[in-house]
Amino acid sequence: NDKGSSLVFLTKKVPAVARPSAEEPWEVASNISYHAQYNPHFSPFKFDAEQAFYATARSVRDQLIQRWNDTCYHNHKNDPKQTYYLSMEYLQGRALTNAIGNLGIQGAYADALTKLGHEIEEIAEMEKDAALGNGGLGRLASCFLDSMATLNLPAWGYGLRYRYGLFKQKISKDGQEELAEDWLDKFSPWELVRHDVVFPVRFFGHVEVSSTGTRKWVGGEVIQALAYDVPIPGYKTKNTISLRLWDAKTRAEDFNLFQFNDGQYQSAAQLHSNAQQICAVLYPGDTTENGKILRLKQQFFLCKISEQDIIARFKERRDGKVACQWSEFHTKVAVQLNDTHPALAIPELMRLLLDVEELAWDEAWDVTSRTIAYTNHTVLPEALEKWSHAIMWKLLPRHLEIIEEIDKRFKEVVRRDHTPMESKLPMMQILDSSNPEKPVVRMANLCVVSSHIVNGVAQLHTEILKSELFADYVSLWPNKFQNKTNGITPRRWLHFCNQELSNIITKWLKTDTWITNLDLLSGLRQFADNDDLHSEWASAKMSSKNRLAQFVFKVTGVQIDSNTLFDIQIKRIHEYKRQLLNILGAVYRYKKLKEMSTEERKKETPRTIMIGGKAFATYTNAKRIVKLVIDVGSVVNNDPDTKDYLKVVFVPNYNVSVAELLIPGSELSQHISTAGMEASGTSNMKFALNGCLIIGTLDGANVEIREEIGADNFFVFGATADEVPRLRKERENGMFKPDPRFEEAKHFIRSGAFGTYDYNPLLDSLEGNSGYGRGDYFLVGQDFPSYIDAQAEVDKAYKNEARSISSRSLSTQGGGRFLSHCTGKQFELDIEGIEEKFVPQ
Ligand code: T68
Repeated sequence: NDKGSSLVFLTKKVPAVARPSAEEPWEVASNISYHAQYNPHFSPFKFDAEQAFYATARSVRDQLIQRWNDTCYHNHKNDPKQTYYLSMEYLQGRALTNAIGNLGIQGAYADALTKLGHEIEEIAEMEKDAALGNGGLGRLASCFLDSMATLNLPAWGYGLRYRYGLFKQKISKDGQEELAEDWLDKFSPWELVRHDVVFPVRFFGHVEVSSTGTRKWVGGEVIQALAYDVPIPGYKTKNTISLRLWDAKTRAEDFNLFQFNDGQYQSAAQLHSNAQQICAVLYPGDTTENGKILRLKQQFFLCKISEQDIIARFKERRDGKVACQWSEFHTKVAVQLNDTHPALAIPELMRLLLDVEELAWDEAWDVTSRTIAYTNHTVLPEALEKWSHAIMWKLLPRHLEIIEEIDKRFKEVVRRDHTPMESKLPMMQILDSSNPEKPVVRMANLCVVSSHIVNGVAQLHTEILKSELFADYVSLWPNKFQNKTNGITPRRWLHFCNQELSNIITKWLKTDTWITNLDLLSGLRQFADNDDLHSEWASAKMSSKNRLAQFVFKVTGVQIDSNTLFDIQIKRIHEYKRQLLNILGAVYRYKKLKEMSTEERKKETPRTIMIGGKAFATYTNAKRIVKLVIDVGSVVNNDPDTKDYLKVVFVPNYNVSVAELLIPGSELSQHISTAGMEASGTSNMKFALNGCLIIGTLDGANVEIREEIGADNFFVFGATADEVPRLRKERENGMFKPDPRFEEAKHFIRSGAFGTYDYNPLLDSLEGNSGYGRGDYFLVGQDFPSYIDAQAEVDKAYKNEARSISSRSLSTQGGGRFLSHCTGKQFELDIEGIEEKFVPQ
């Protein structure tokens, strides 16, 4: 069953049909009406906004399917090398505005919807976010898909179709509550279920050794994987690639009719229930053994079928004749691992080549290592995946054997060819048996040893990978490690989400080509002193702020004033990202405002601080931080002395479409992680692109953004990455003397100024010299004084209206290097042979 295939082109082709046109509004209106009428999910007698959305999306999908089919056909004929992006996360957000924008059919759709009694903006709002991701890693994957499509690169994204995605965040006075995400409660209008693309996936079982010594994985539980394709259109090009999301299912023969008729309903449908669990949620709790097994199952599920699909395509393009062609595999296939989550792609590709295709080890290893590349997204020790040997042995016995063999051969090579490095083997080897009771498999080590390229996601991060985390490997393979600073798509993050600003830029540059080449923004510099540009710019910012204020009122009930400075921090809630530093700063600001006279307050810069992000369900301190933001907000926002000068809002359920409202309305954004801990950060690029000042540490991509937008637009503070280890040591030795302002802020919270919730454990983590949950590992106390000083600089700059407007506009004028395009281009150059392929019109 490992030889299953997804043959698409060998069977008889569907006869050609007339293609619906999207050029004339009346044609579009008729196509939308057709979908409303024949949509099996809704009554044909109703055409409210929701039904209009689904009908519109289906009508747009018709356009996408044509382009996608043409792209597939073109690639099938030309057989180019393809990039396959394997990721457990994709944060796609909404698709309608993006799709019609990329296809250049906004006008026809807007007119058609008006004819049908709806407004396009209202219809677009009906779409639920596809929230199949957690953070930057997932959004990066989605930005890459957009860019690869736009760059005419032949590419596929592979992921899982989580029914409940990452949780939906509900905020109440008690803090964060997690609810199942309902994006699929109705249906997704974009996906195409591919009943012809089904593969079996085995779990558990054992390894059978034949009389000739060959090894086969047999027995266990077999579940089916079914493909759902989401077409991804490029901007102003025909190229349309696919995000292929896998779902798990069973067949009729897996249902035990005998048991069912015997009243044993649960056991009759046991396999079905096991299958349902696989794609239920992203990052299911993993504190129990069952949770760990489920996560490993998810990872394997993604890797196994994606590779099976890739191999099927490779064979299909050779009419099934693959004998002696494996040496060509890496000239047709590049598999990019989005962090270690899809690392099982390595032993699975080895297994398919060894046990199914019957290649010798060396040949299989050559094919695998030339095909696979790995991106690292974190240096946090707790995020570097390690799998228990015992669990792997139970779930994937053959893969564990293969990993052990890779490890054994790696150690032999080091001992033979790199003898001085032998003493480093305990840290470099893949299997870690330092605790003989609980040996583990280190997935990052597996990825580094097995990939031909390893990349970090910002210059600083790559330097840290090379000098610390992977330093020992660098002496073995100096050319394996590369930097690819992250990028973003300017279509979603400026052109579509901030149309007013986008139009201004196009007007002044007299071209819209900047939408695919951000370097052209530097052309705005010649107008840096032009008052007309500044006033247009200020007016666009004010519209975005007003739109955001309305949204904040709708979701929180808090009235915010668009004449205050909009200060935003949006990202996963994590101690290293230091939302706690932000809120302690807000507490300090509030206390100072309280102590001032009315006259003194009037001289202050009024500010609205918005914080949004999800805290992982089991991450207690992150949830305490959310609760603190909410509690501070309830006091500050209702204090008659200060409410005109300071508001603090927690924006609930932060996701892509919320970001699309927040970022255009921002004037200051916070990227304030402990230096050396944020691999890159990508929202910093989105804010900068929308003309927003940045306050931040010299961490991740901040360093490069500062170079790009100029030090004037970047309020820098805090320890640098190379100072952090020494500062931590000094702290451990009791040498840290906290600033009185830091003590004051903490003391104010402990005094109960923000309610009766026990914040002591959270604040205690910032105190003491060392120990679990103590010792301020993230150096909040260390950086607090310079943070407060930098914020005072921001206040001063904002008061000087002329300067702040010009600097905000200037901050949009660099940024070419942060196009996800740019990184895409580097893929093109670094992974030999991936080339631009124009799909003919
Ligand atoms: C982020 N990583 C980095 N998730 O934090 C961010 N998830 O600096 C970077 O910009 C972004 O990746 C894109 O490169 C994540 O979103 C994880 O690192 C992660 C790790 C383990 C489990 C889940």
